[in-house]
Amino acid sequence: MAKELEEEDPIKLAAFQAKIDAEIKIEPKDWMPEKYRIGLIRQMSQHAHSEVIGMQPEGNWVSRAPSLRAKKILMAKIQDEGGHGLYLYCATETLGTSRDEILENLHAGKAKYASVFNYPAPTWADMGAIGWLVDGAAIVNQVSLQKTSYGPYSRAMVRICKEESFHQRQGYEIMANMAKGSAAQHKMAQDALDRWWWPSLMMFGPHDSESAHTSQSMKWKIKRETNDSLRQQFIDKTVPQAELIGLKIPDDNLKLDSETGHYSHTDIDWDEFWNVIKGYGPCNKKRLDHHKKAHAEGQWVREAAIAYAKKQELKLKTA
Ligand code: FAQ
Repeated sequence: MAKELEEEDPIKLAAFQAKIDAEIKIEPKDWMPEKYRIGLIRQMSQHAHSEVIGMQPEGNWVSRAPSLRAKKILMAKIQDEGGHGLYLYCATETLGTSRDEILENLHAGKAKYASVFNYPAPTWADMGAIGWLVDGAAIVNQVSLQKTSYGPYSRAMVRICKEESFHQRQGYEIMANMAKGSAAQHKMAQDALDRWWWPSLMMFGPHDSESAHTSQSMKWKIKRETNDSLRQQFIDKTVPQAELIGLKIPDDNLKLDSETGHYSHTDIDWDEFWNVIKGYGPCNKKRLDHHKKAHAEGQWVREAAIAYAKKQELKLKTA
């Protein structure tokens, strides 16, 4: 259990807050309140799980990509997502947890991953929508996390953002090409946009007023912007992109306020959001079962890698 903040040494706590306020990064060996450590493990491990589980909807399309070029790009993107998961798992381990523990929490349903990956990807246009919208939403969030207060998380984000922007562009390219293709292709692109729009908006989490962690996370600069503010940035940036390629965002209430420069919109179906979070989305079971199976099948690879590393270590010691 995380120590209550009142139980922390007030002098250390004040010095910690002063460091945060002065924009000095917190590094693994620095003193930190237990709640900061636990909160970071929670957010970072869930972020890592999202990257890894997020490989599944796209992985399903590698063998069915419509050209060799499309297949190569998709494979590179999926490989990047796996790499992001690995940076983030390593960064999380600097907080004193282990990879085994992090994965046990995922498999036991204690740790979440982004709700958006619990939706199916039935057509090639879904590859476009995932890149354009899901990566697009992920970037908006991750750009702000580049300035998060925990050093290893912040540095991982800088690298990840560079790759995510390529992902967003490859998705937008697929959508743009399909939107200007045949009537059937245009329809397929519109259908994918219709299905991925709302789950993408849900990626930013509940409204600020309903968000359990935002207030403390903002104080400690784990999060640099709130859920609603990031969601609004994403909407404002994405609506003109849809218009440019002749697709329609599935929300009849979208309206640009010329004074604020922001779009007003219909509220999210929060029942659907919480339902997916609780494990009842269309693909929750499938995604988790697949991860468990792949993890079990990879056991021999982990054992072989550890045995090899031990052998090399012994060689170095006896050399
Ligand atoms: N899905 O109090 P808050 C990607 C949970 S990377 C599932 O607002 P917080 C790359 C939340 O965990 C995408 N759960 O929480 C890619 C908490 O539950 P807990 C992942 C959600 O942490 C692209 C509870 O609800 N990015 O996509 C969601 O302050 C394409 C209360 O919520 C990150 O993880 C949700 N959407 O704010 C890969 C970014 N929203 O933990 C492949 C880092 C909320 O108490 C293909 N994370 N919950 O049990 C964050 O910025 C934050 O953690 C938020 C949530 C904004 C996700």
